Amino acid sequence: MIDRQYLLDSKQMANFVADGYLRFDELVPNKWNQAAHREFENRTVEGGQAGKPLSQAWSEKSTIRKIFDLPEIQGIIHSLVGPDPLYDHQATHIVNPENKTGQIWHADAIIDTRMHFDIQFMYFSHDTPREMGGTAILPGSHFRLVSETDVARYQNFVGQVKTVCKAGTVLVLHHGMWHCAQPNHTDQTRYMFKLRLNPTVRQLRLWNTDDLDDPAIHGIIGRNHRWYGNEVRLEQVNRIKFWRFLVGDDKFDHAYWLSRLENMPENILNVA
Ligand SMILES: O=C(O)CCC(=O)C(=O)O
Ligand SMILES: [Fe+2]
Repeated sequence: MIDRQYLLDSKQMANFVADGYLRFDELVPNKWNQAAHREFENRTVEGGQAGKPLSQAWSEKSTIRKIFDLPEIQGIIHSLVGPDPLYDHQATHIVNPENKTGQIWHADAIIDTRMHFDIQFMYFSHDTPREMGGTAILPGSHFRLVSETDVARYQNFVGQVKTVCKAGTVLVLHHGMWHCAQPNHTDQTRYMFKLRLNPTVRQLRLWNTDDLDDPAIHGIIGRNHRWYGNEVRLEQVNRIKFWRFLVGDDKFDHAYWLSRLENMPENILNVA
């Protein structure tokens, strides 16, 4: 049973809806960061089987298991994909020392039109300064439905974020987020462990909803990341639809953006 104190709150969920990700700095204790780093270096990380319950993914002695069993991470998982998600895949992403090229911008899957969503964790086991890379992500890109490297022709975006962070930092992303690995200008190998999970329950009010009526949620949903110009209005509509889906309220609106589009009166005026 999940400990309620570790669930996300509604403002965090609204930030996930607007930005497509949440970041938790130095969440994992250093003893696990060091143990995970050793497993990455020695290539001894255990894996799991796609489509099987996450609970069956790793043995009890696996450091990755200990990390994903942390109550804070369990709370994040429960809030976004529910209690018994499926393991999709994992990868230990390596950028070799002095690797001067970055990855091309991409999303990790094919065009995926579901409102239901998978999550992708990115776990950084060691300090990741700017010169070491740190995955670049584009906040607010998760509703732009692209197939894998279809966005590779882009180089830089207004508002892109390079994940410069301390050891133990964890990001959790909507599966649609655009991202890419960065060059590593240091003499150390850069590791980032990624884990994708699929929900097995309807993603409806799975977090701590005590603050669901907080007016700050509207400001968050209306956020402008700027790289999409005037299309911020389209993004606001995407977010309103997503928030409706998450809270089960098909009347929710922000600044009348969606209600206006839904106004299609059928009453015929009787002019007799
Ligand atoms: O290594 C990274 O920072 C990102 C890697 C990645 O996203 C990928 O290969 O799909
Ligand atoms: Fe990727």
